[in-house]
Amino acid sequence: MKYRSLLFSLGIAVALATFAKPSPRWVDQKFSMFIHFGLYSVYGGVYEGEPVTRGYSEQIQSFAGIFSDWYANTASVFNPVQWNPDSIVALARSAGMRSIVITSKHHDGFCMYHSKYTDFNIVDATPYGKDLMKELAKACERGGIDFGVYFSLIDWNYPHGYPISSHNADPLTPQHYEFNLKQVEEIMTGYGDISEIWFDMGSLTPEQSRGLYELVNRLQPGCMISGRLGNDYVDFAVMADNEYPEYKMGMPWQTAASMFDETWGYRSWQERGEVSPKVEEKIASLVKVVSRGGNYLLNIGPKGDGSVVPFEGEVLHGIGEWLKVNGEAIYGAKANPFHHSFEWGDITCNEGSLYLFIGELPTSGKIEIKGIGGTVSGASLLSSGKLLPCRLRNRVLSIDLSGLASEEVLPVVKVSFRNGYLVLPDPIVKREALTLRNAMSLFGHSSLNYYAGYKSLIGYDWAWQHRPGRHVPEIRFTDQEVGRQVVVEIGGTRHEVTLEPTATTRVTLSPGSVLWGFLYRKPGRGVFGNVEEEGAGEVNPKRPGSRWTEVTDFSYGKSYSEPILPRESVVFLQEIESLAQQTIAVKLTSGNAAYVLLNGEYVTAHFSPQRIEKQEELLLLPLRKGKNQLVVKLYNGFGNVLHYGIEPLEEWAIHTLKLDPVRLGRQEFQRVSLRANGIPASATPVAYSAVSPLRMNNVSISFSASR
Ligand code: H79
Repeated sequence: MKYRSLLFSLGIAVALATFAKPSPRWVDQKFSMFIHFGLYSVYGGVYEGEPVTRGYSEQIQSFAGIFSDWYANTASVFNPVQWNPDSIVALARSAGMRSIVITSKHHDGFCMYHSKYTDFNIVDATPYGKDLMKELAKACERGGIDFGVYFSLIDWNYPHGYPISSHNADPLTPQHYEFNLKQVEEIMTGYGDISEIWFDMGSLTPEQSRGLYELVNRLQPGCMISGRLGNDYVDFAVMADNEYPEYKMGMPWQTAASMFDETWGYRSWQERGEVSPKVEEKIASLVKVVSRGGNYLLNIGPKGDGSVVPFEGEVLHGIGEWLKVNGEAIYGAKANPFHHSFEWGDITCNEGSLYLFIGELPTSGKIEIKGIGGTVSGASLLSSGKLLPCRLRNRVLSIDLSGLASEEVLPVVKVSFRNGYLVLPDPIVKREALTLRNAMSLFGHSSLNYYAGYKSLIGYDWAWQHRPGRHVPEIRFTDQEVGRQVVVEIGGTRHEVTLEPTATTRVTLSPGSVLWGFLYRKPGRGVFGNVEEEGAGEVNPKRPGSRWTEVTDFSYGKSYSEPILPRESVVFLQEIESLAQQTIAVKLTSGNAAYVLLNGEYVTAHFSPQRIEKQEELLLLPLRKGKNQLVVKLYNGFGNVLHYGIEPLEEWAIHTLKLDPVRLGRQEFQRVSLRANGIPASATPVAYSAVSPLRMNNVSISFSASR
């Protein structure tokens, strides 16, 4: 429900609205099976008697350089007689999985279903001769679990498409796009209810993403669509393979994971090791994902004969054993309600209880959780029911874990409360204005395609400690936000407003108060958005061995450019020294995608689905006294020139818009939120969806008392 109202409030009716989404059933799947099965499974990662060690085994055609006619001939020996869809469903169920997602077609173009539009499919081209995907869809229905499909947007077998590339992010020719539409239509109409469609790879135009999105929506309004369709046409975000976010997501999402990072498709020579450490690793990942609000899609890669690799079957059984005991903490549970993570492990919750997954027993034998209100009625170990001493005093919950057996895999402690509980927000803002820095930010995962996917900031929430009485809310913003439509919610009252100034003040930079330092650059790692992991916020460019180099032909106020290839990125680091703590304004020039951090903290990130080559924006930068580092990662999706520029402003406008007064009672704090409302004119006809970045980092809200 929460997501649904969020979707409405974002006003994305134009392109994305469907009333069935997000399907609550999908959101509560939590744990599902991914199956990579196709012609590549026959090779099992071996070509001409040699293991192919480069790349994933499902892409062996590409990595071993197999001629397309030779590869296609594999179909004549593809006869998965050991494939038993009912036992696959039984395996998924015993693992505690709620759905199965199978590769209908991978990059090789071979269809695991009976396609009318190509003979390169399991019915027409193999001795097996049956529609394997239909068998699985029916078995899922019999077994009472959901069925979904993976669909590769690229296709190495389609004659009018792009040839094999190193990156798999090729555009779709108009004919290929039509072909995909027809295939998706047959999948959506011939295989019963499809719980999700996992589009993957390619680099589509916004119109193509939209066409496929609308087609699926029309044929199966409840089918959840993966964000890898691109251009922010998305029902659920897909994290990078095997990864999960360390931040609060405001939308449905999923992490897909393989048993071993090296491959998804069957690899006969994979060194698998012991089962139990793998079971523990995957339980830990499942918990990380679910405690952050996502679904975990764990892959198996059956052999060419259709049998399940015994190791993979055993791992799934092992996870299922753990879930039989601890499932209460997973299914129906919600994400960690706190605004931070914990060293000792993870948390999920429901209305009356918290579930603590104890990853690491603290040496003290005790854990303490601050910021909870309520009356605790007890803590017990989910596996045995054993009671654990606990108390809640002064809003600190402490639990004595010294009685926990250390050999149990990820023990779960259930903490129950008498009449629910309250988690105190963090931070609670006292006298200051509400800004991006003291907000509890909500993130999405915006993606242009596989490579240009990043953490997008989609909303600000605040907890504001106020005095009872009447207050006049004042929204402050810059020229950058004039005309934007927003929803500001204060203590449950919605204000839908357009940011038009009722008053304006001009702010001038105190002369000489900022020393503009050198600019350094280094090549970015390919995928846009890893900049925090690259540790750019703490880098010392002068350290020997540093990859940073000084950009000598850069000057402030002038646009700097250099040649760049598509899918390449560059990280710039700008040294700024301020004589005082103060907020300054700059004009930032960037290319078609930018990610901005000030002193290691997220300021803004965005790309241009319209593929604008050079864009300018005004940014307020809250500097601290002393040295500051502005880090801007520029990603080049399209074109061959990279643009960058910083123009310090000596004067800028701060606009104010007063809202109607609000009357507030005696609560401890008030919840305030800021969201976008509607589509910025600049974004049409491109989707502006629930994951598109808010780009309101310059906006702040303050309150003045009124009589
Ligand atoms: O189906 C699985 C992959 O085959 C597919 N997505 C998952 C779910 C996928 N196709 N392409 N990609 C993922 C991205 C390609 C990454 C690559 Fe590499 C970078 C291919 C070559 C360099 C890393 C190193 C992966 C293979 C070798």
